[in-house]
Amino acid sequence: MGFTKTPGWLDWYENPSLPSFKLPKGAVDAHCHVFGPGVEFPYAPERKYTPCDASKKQLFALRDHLGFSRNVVVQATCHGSDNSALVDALQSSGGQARGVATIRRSITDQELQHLDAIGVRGVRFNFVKRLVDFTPKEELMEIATRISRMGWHVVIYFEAIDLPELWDFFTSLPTIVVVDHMGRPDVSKSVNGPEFGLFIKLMHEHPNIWSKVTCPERLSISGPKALDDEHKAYLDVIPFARYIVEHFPDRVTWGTDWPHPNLKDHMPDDGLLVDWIPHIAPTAELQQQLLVENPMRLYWPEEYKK
Ligand code: 0GY
Repeated sequence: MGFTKTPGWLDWYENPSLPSFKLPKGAVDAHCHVFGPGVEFPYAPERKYTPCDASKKQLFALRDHLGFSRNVVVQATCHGSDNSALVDALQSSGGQARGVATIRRSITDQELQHLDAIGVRGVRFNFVKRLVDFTPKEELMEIATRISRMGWHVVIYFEAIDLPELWDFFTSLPTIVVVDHMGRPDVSKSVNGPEFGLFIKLMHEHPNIWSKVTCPERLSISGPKALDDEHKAYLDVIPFARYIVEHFPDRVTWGTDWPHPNLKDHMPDDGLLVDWIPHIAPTAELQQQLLVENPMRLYWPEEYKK
């Protein structure tokens, strides 16, 4: 079956630069997706967008080009709760990829065990209204309780403005909770202001809550052009990500977000994204925690030794 991309869809950057920043050995790209290919893994009927295809082969080629060792593949909403493309990517990765799935309460224990055996270690709950239809919290809590017994965690995606309303639900989840893209702060507001302050409070008060310090390309208003003498792209996102990395160094992860769904203005050069890392994690120790130790502890705990 052929699929027509959403009008105006931006395809991923074909020839990313080689980053100048050398990733530490064993670095994990802890947030990326596979899309289809649609002929093999059809997009979900309930999807809110139809992307370009972005296959496991292309993802693994990017991993090698940028210097990552492993991937955490996150189920994207265009595939709904059909995790077949994700499962296929994990099975083809030679153990170098683990995953975060989307599931419904109808999933059987046997199916959950199968996902676990393949390398799924978390489920994603999405609250971004342009991406998904509403799921009752009571269903999500039931899922969270089941997966927490398997040692899995919950990944949550929401907009900063919705945090007050979602606070009680998030803080009652019975396992590790990983927030996508720092809870999507509005970076035109102050890093010391009440909106980001609430997110910081969430992390301060709840040691089971982690954050991905990801997606400057999605959050930035200043954009990829360097606005300062040190050639820093996405300058306006740096204070937000750096604050989180420096205050919660053992609860942060980083990923490319390749193939960058739903961007409207520009498609980032993934090499440039890697070069952004030392601006938010300025020491070798912070980089090691962000890129190796933390994601290994979460996704490959059996291999994590410290
Ligand atoms: C991201 C961000 C987005 C999309 C999805 O699953 C998805 O469709 O995550 C978005 O549009 O903000 O993390 O890839």
